[in-house]
Amino acid sequence: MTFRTLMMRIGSFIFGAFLLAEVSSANAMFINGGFETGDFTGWTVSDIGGGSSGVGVDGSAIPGESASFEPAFVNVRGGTQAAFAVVATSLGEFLSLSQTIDLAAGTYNTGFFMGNDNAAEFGINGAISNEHLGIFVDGNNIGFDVRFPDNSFPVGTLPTDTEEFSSEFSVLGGLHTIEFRISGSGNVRPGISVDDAFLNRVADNGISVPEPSTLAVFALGLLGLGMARRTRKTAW
Ligand SMILES: [Ca+2]
Ligand SMILES: [Ca+2]
Repeated sequence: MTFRTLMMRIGSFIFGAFLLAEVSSANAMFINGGFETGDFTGWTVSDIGGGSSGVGVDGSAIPGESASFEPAFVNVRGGTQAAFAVVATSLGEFLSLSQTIDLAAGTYNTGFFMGNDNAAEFGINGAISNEHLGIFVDGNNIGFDVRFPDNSFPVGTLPTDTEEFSSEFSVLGGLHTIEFRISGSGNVRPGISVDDAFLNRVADNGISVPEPSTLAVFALGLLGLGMARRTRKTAW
């Protein structure tokens, strides 16, 4: 291989690795965000203040729920499985789901979908506790954008009968913990379905912090140059 060929190969390798780094950083993902493993694999789970939680298939009864405490069935938004929680805001109960992920610097959009498979309104109007239902990043409540009209939770058995809770946050590169706190309302303990947790990088904020993978590629490139020089010396 000539020195020129070697340099071209190193160059294209660096260029390709740059593209790879850009793609991977733009697709930060939760492990098992859709609960399709049938359990909480990837998640750190805590039933705070009581309550209970698990993962079930669409339409399956939520254990411990009775018909009077609605909703009593798992409503799946994507795939065949969804998580459920049996919690009541007024009792201080909530389900905590979190993952710690190595994020590139930038702004992210994250959230989850809540569902109700029972033909009765699951109102959370006026009963939302910011400590018990929300999105937390590194322990800080970043609020959420609830996209349903009139602040009343929709009903129905379809995947579309779920509502998105989401919010944006900006971080420097490194390990960050994203936590979803999930709860209901009132004095009863409604079962809530949770599915399709998501995490998307939406902007890099112009923060030009080299990513570890990029630095590693540069190091490899320099190593390649050094080897090329040495090869030339040996050959000549
Ligand atoms: Ca699912
Ligand atoms: Ca359903």
